[in-house]
Amino acid sequence: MSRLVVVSNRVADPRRTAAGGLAVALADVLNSTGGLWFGWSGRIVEAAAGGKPGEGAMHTQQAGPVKLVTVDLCRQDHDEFYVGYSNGVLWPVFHYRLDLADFDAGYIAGYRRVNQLFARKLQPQLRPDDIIWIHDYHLIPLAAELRALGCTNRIGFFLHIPLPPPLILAAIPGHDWLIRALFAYDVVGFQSQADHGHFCRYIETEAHAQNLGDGRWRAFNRTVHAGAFPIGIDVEEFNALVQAPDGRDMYERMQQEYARRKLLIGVDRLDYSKGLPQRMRSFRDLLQRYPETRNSATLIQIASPSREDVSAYTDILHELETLCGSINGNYGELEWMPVRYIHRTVARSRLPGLYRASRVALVTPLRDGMNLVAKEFVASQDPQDPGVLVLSRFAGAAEQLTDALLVNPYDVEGTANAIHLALQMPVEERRARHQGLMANVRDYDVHWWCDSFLECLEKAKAEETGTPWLRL
Ligand code: ADQ
Repeated sequence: MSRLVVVSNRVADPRRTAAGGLAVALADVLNSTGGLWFGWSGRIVEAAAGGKPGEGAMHTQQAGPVKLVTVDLCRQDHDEFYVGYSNGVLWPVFHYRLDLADFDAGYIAGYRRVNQLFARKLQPQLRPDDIIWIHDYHLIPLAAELRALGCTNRIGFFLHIPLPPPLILAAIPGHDWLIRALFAYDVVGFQSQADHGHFCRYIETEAHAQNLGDGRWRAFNRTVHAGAFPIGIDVEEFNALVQAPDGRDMYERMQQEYARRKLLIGVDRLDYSKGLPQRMRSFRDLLQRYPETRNSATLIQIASPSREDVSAYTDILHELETLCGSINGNYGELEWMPVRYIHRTVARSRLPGLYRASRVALVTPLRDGMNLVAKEFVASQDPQDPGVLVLSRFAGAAEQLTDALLVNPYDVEGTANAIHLALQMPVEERRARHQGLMANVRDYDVHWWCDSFLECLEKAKAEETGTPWLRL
């Protein structure tokens, strides 16, 4: 197999499994092909220290057989590319939150500048038969910038977040430019059929793309293959973590502490897409309308700090703190607090034990590309006495995990009813549902995701060789 070159905003050492996520997913294939992983170093260079827009020092490090190459960003590039355009425009709009998008025209120049910088730094590192896999919304125009420098390698793109319907996408000034940039790729992958459907509708109606069948589309003088490749988890890794000392210790301590009560768990990044205030309101409604749950159910909500330099994030933090405080104030008793809210990241090694000790998981985002917490919870359960997954129909995972209790998180009362059902569910039904969920989580694990995407990219014929890329 050709060498794999992975590009993502952040780079992790694939030898450290504690890194989780993409690092675990890609470790096998990066290691076996002696791959290269390229991205931002995480370093911001102030102007006073010589940081200049469109420039950045490059660092190279060897992690076993894998080469890690990273680039620094100057303050202005970081603020415009990362905070401004990626997280201030693309993240909210792609999560259907036009009200939170900051369409400041200046940001797009920074977004483009950093993609050009990445292309300039990456291009000399490439070998002719490398396969390039670019990840996520920060780097949509990267393939187009590489093509403009003469790169003819096969390039794939995977979007980890949702793609909204055409009319929402069309609210972004320059949306046509963004989507046209996707045609510089050979394969474009989405998390769900819904997202893939939005892409097809957009390119048919707005770009008049020609449907060549078999997932292939022709527009802008190029052919692209588009499809849904729902990301999964490493089930073996989770099994091992459940049995490891940290996992067992966590499980036993939680079992002891909550022997008389049922534990509900929420694990999220503190982000407005995760529906945390709505979840708290549903839990409050549960306590109010089902008095038997008082003193018998405890919700542990772990919300890891995220992008605290963006004001929408501080707003959500305050709203959540106020809600948790008022629930505990109104319903708490000397020996029982309904909500334990923890504003920290929990070590990955402890999560499986916590999931396994919980009777119910609340995974109720307002919109989510996939949501891996839902799959991690399922994989951590004891099949003889499994917990119940309450899952938002707006998470990408809901397309696959149909044996969960699917809810509409905007419907406070309906979600509270589902939580009540979950708390009371007899063991036979819990087992049957878990069996269905587990089969899906196992069949469509992270290795399936990686293999099926790369297989599609390998197959993508070099139909475009010789066709000049029309500059953006
Ligand atoms: P995220 O929005 O970060 O990722 P998610 O899939 O829920 O969302 O979580 C990714 C990982 O972070 C999981 O392994 C989870 O265990 C961990 N995590 C989350 N909160 C944590 C916490 N408080 N403490 C410790 N660990 C925590 C984006 C998209 C998702 C998509 C993923 C992968 O937004 O929709 O599922 O990428 O493609």
